[in-house]
Amino acid sequence: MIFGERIRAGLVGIPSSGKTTIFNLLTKSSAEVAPYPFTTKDKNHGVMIMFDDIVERIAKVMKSSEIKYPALEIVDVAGLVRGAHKGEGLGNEFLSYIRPLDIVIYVLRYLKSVPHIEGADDIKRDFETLRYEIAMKDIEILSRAEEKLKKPAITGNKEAKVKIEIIQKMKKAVDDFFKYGKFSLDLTSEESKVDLKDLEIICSKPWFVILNTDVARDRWSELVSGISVPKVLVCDAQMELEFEESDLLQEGIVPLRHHITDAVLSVANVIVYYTGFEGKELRSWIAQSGISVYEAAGFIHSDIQKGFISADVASAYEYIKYPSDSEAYKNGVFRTVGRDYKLNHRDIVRIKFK
Ligand SMILES: Nc1nc2c(ncn2[C@@H]2O[C@H](COP(=O)(O)OP(=O)(O)O)[C@@H](O)[C@H]2O)c(=O)[nH]1
Ligand SMILES: [Mg+2]
Repeated sequence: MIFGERIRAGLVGIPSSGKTTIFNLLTKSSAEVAPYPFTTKDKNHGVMIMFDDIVERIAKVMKSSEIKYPALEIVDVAGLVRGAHKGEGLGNEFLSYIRPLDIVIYVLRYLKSVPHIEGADDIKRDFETLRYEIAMKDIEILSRAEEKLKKPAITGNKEAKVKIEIIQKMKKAVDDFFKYGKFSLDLTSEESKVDLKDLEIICSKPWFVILNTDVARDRWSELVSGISVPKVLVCDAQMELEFEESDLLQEGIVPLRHHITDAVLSVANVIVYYTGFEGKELRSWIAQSGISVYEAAGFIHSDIQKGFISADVASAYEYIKYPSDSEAYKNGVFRTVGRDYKLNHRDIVRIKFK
């Protein structure tokens, strides 16, 4: 379940694919970037403010004193190379930084002006290398967990037995991710009750691809057609880094930060909702789609949940059609809902509580 003010993503790619450049672009910090592999030995950790094309218009109607945005926390780690699972490059231990995160962003490259560690650019091959190395790491983790469960399973521990069955299913799903880029796990109702926290792996996470390139825009669609993945964003991170977002927009270029926000919401199945009263702070939140207003209340404050009476809810798209908060109210944009109401993307929520 994803709730609240931040969602966490990790950048995974081969060395010199532009991970740190993308990290810098998104966080506008200045981690070390260099034209040779393995500059990022440990990890960079930063925050990207999620883009929202509507929140400022809400704030205007609400006369908000300030706006709070959700953040995408980004972790940039060292590059993965072929054979990393056997200790090549920096090995793959640094993948442990990625494992606790919510989303994986695979960074692929097609860079004419930057040497490739394997000699030449090949997007499809690189993506296979990444999937393979990640899959090997995941299998290693699953096998280790399986090993530990064998003894209790033999001596009759029911949960250990069920968990071993799950692990075997997961291994199959990891293999499918490597082969076909698709992870799907079908658990029985008994299996889905088991706590799988210690079986956290990378292949099972929501993911998308950024293809980073320095070739002209009119060749981008041709580049993308080389790989078949559900979601891929193309960018020239180095170029974008040299401009402000407003400059890019003026040139008709949608900044990577905007695309990433959309991609994150869609692959992680996350919605945005707002809380705030006239003249006060307007706050925007993220939550797993399907969340009830009562669950959301608990996240905002446990007292708000405990004393929950009802909530006034309005779609932000309707709300911004009015010149003021009171006009919106007068025109019936807000309606009162009970605790089971499921929040929609871009709902404005005002909870009444005792
Ligand atoms: N022209 C161009 N160069 C890039 C781009 N992205 C990265 N680079 C260059 O490629 C080199 C490696 O980038 P870096 O971000 O350190 O890659 P990392 O190893 O994946 O973190 C640096 O010299 C960057 O300036 C890009 O989109 N266009
Ligand atoms: Mg780097």
